[in-house]
Amino acid sequence: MTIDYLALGEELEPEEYVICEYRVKSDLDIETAGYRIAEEESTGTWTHPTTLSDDIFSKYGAKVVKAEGDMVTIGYPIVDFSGEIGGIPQILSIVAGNLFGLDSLKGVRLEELQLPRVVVERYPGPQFGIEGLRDVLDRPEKPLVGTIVKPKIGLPPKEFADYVYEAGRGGLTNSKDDETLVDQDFCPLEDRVNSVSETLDRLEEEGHLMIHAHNISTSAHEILEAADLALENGARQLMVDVLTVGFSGLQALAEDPSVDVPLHVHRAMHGALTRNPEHGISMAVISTLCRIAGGDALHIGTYGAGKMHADISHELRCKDILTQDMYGIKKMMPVSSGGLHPGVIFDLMEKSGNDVQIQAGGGVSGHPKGIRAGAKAMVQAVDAAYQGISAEEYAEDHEELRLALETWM
Ligand code: RUB
Repeated sequence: MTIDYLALGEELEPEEYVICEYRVKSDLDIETAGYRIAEEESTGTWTHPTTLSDDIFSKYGAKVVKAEGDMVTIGYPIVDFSGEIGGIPQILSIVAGNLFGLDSLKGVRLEELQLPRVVVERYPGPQFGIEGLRDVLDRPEKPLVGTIVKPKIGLPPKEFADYVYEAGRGGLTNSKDDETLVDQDFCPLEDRVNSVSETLDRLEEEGHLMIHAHNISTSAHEILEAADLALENGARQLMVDVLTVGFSGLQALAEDPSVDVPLHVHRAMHGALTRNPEHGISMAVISTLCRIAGGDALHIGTYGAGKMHADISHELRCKDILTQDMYGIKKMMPVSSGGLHPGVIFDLMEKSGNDVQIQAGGGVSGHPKGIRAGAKAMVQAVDAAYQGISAEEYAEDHEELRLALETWM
């Protein structure tokens, strides 16, 4: 048997391979470029190792099954991912490892990651997902509407909780810590969770259900302890910055039996991986990994409506990945956030549909009449779009929305 990683045209059995699509930029022809990746990431190296037998190659070697234009499709046999330990770090070390540094490739981007059932079943998947979040909030159909407490850092626990109270009185279903706030001296996690929990209880007594995601992003050896601290103090939801913490941190939380609240997943730092169209890892791949790791809601972008760089087709793809069938695991709630305000909600919801958590930080706290009015304006904008009514028309008899549109449009 000759060792050849090219198996162009071969139909791979999806239950037996982890299948990846890569976009490649190289002076090599696309078949050779694909060959280099398959070789590097499975049984090969830059030269032919004398220890590589035909038997090893045939069992563990990756296969390049498609190489067209600037795209290659490579299948890695599932045995390459076997074993009790390894997890998502091991998946990534194979499908997204050394290949990014190969000198023969000027750029390479992992666009899609298709996992077989046997791999997906090793992971917890979402505990709550879209349905669970809707149940917790008793909000069966409309989008969830939230805020991020602003400024990102600086508010002490009492003022922080006052913000949440005002947001709740304005009708928001969700609020959250920002990605940079964890346990700083001016707003320690324990005090913040305590104050916010009291506030959420008070809102509930007043007839309004709301949850707040507390950011517990920290080092691996501390994250379960941080979760316990937050839960002991009444946290109704936890948040992790999945890329700075690592997918394993998210999975550790999802698998811990004491973590019985939804997990909100922020993607801070993703732009370093996802933004370059010729190099990196797509948000679609990150979405797949967050869903299997057990996140309940994930930031996927605003379809061009907000402040962050967007590629609408990629964001739509992420929405599909979070909500399409994946071997029976729960659907994850797509979160749209970043530079949103009531004036852009109609356009956003045309793309997102109703299964979305819409969040505005500045678009609530920057309202000229304050947080409660800002929250009301967001709720009104979502209600309008839900009914297919433009924000301008709805604003004719909704004062807070009218003021928001005057301010930001
Ligand atoms: C929101 C904000 C978030 C973004 C990040 O604040 O800055 O961290 O959601 O972007 P504001 P993404 O509403 O004031 O802009 O959600 O795309 O990861």
